Amino acid sequence: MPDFTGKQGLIVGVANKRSIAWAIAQATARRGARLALTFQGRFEEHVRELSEGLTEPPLVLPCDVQSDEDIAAVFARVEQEFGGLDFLVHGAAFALRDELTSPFLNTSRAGFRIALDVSAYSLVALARAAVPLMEKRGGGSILTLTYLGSERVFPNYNVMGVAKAALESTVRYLAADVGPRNIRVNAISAGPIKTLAAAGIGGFSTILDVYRDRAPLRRNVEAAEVGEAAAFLLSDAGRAITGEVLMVDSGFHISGM
Ligand code: NAD
Ligand code: IMJ
Repeated sequence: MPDFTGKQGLIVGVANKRSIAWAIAQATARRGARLALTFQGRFEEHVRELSEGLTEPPLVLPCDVQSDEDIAAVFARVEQEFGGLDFLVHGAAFALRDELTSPFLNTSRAGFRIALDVSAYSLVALARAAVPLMEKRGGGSILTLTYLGSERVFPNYNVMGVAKAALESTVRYLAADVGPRNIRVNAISAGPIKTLAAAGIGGFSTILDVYRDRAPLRRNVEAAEVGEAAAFLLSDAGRAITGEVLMVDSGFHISGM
């Protein structure tokens, strides 16, 4: 069991209790981590309410990852309150609904830019701000969340698939840059989970059924299981792993048919 006693982390991407980022917050806080959580505007109440359930109250800060000013303000506060940072979790993703409902061929320039900005570039921006705080601690671990739609075509995933491909490549380029400073960068590629980011996606229940039927473990994954895998990669137990995309999907990705 990885231990986070004395470790300090920043988690971006909690919207509500179903968020994968929340499962990661719980998995690390339960093991002793001191946390800062950021929320996107409309989720403030949810995130503050959830925070009260953690043993040590986290620092809760607003952050729109499309805003350089927001990112700067978050890291200024984290530096002030924590002094340094041991880990960063990136769980933000967004595409315009239109891009997830109309054919990929119709992807707009604006829709492409927004999806890539929120879902991929934001990892670069957050990592750049985190590095100086991690150097103060002699190293650190950065983790993002991705999906198999980066490599395979899933109905309606569309520009998000392109964004996740960019995100996974970003993980590798960042890992090469910051590795010499003992900072690791990895991704977890999770199987489908019914979160807000899955709500209202046509046919999501069918996707869950297909995974359950075809995955070697014959079941879907739970957010808590992604939380545990994340805790491993964020902890010293993962200290020789960087630039990696760890599949946490009941083995679905190995199936030929
Ligand atoms: P979620 O809706 O709980 O989390 C998505 C988060 O992105 C929300 O907290 C939202 O506030 C945040 N976000 C969107 N735009 C933002 C912005 N401009 N600034 C700041 N935050 C912003 O859903 P989730 O399923 O927990 O998603 C978390 C991550 O996991 C995403 O990267 C998603 O692609 C990935 N993922 C999800 C699944 C799944 O099936 N649910 C599977 C694999 C990977
Ligand atoms: C999302 C859309 C289409 C197919 C999908 C998904 N599959 C899975 C997801 C098969 C697993 C969930 N996922 C992995 C995501 O990354 C979702 C990202 C997302 C979801 C929404 C819905 C609401 C909205 N914009 C979004 N942007 C990104 O308006």
